[in-house]
Amino acid sequence: MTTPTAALPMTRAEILALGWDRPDIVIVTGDAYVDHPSFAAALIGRTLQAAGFRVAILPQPDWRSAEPFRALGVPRLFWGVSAGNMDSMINHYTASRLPRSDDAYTPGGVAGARPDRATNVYSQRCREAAPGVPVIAGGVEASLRRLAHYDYWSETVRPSMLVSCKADLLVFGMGERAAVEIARRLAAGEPVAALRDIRGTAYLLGAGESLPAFAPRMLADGTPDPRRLPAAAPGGPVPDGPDAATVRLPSFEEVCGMRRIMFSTAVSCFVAIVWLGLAPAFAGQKGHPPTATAKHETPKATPTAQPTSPKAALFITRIESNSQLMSRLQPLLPSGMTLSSAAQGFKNEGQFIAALHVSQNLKIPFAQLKAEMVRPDRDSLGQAIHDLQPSANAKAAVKTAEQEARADIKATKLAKADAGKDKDDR
Ligand code: B12
Repeated sequence: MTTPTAALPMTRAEILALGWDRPDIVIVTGDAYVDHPSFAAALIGRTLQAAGFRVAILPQPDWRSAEPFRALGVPRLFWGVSAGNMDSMINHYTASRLPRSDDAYTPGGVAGARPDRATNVYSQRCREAAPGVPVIAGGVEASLRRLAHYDYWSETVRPSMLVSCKADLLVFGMGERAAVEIARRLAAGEPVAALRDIRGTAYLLGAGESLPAFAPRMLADGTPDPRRLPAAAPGGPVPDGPDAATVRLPSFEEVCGMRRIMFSTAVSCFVAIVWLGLAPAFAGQKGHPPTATAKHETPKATPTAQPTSPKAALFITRIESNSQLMSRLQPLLPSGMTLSSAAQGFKNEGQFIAALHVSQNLKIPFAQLKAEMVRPDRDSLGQAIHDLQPSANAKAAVKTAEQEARADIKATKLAKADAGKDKDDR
């Protein structure tokens, strides 16, 4: 058993002072560590401590390299990763998509202490710092993005965050019980891939794996729990047998297909309508349907929004999960614009990255270039340059920008191969 400490350790010196060689679990969080039950790192950390585990907290690490993630030593059991008490995009941007000037969960209220889509970035850094140590994602950001979802910031339907963060398990909703069970079973020698029966967790099925059959959950009186039974299709047979408790949700591709409903509707009603449409499929889910925007905020109407294809949404996710490529592209983005909102509407990463370079090289505002290229009768990059800057040699500018885009993609692929990690990223 570990003895309760004044606060959970946050430095190597504090860990050594406790007589530990390394922690069992390191919780990485986008918030400052406030040892109070309204902050999840403290709550989950203290619960694990009470269950006998050695827990350290890594609050708001510098995510630009893996080095700060090595500071506390390699955790024996797992990394617990959370963006913090709120979604990192809501933490960073107002409903008008302007950067927030402060952050109530950072010392001094200073903004910018965590990355956009922090769960993705932290998870990748954890894997770099300690390959092979399981990564368990949790918190509001991971919980609400565990399914295919509409992302207000990029105006795209995005796949489950598990695709981009590549966590071994994602704990959704309240995490105390799941975290303790995960810790106990890993400590008992079970591989993380075997932990697939824990309530309140989600994971990605590997290629070739099939859906497990779930037994219906029975109530104390021997009847099946009605909250776990799927609604019968209108006029169809009532589900029976071991699969009766399995609720099959729409796939990412199916959710993308729903954009017909989504984009033909006033954007201000958008979120409610999508989730009402999905409601039957979510029968049995605990809590409220996720919303894409902050509870206390009103989304800005964006009537010109164009739907993004599943393929395009995947290329945005792919770039965001490649931190080396992200750091090459960030300086090319217009100030205050997120990568996903910049990339939305482009056909593929090559076209998008080349447009970023053209904007930089020819000093053409990116928004103007993009507007030419993503409208329904799409211009090619060359045509867009020709229209916006007739004096430029459009052909040469496209050639240079395409070479730069290829170099960005190649260099970051090589960097990843050199590090021997994330081979499955593409
Ligand atoms: C109290 C509260 C506040 C308080 C702050 C206190 C606090 N702790 O945050 C006040 C009033 C100040 C506040 C302000 C705001 N809030 Co508020 N707030 C809440 C509320 C009601 C409870 C938060 C809380 O205390 N949670 C307790 C902690 C322990 O819970 P938790 O973080 O979810 O952690 C659990 C699980 O997620 C999981 N877990 C978490 N991390 C990890 C990690 C691992 C490894 C694992 C395994 C599990 C795990 O286990 C934990 C324990 O069960 C929530 C709604 C809700 N019911 O959650 C909204 C909520 C967090 N707030 C929200 C918003 C939008 C805001 C504001 C931006 C509003 C505004 N426009 O100003 C501001 C932001 C303040 C800022 N940063 O500048 C949204 C965030 C939406 C989102 N998707 O992120 C929420 C979710 C409400 C909503 N449904 O819209 N808020």
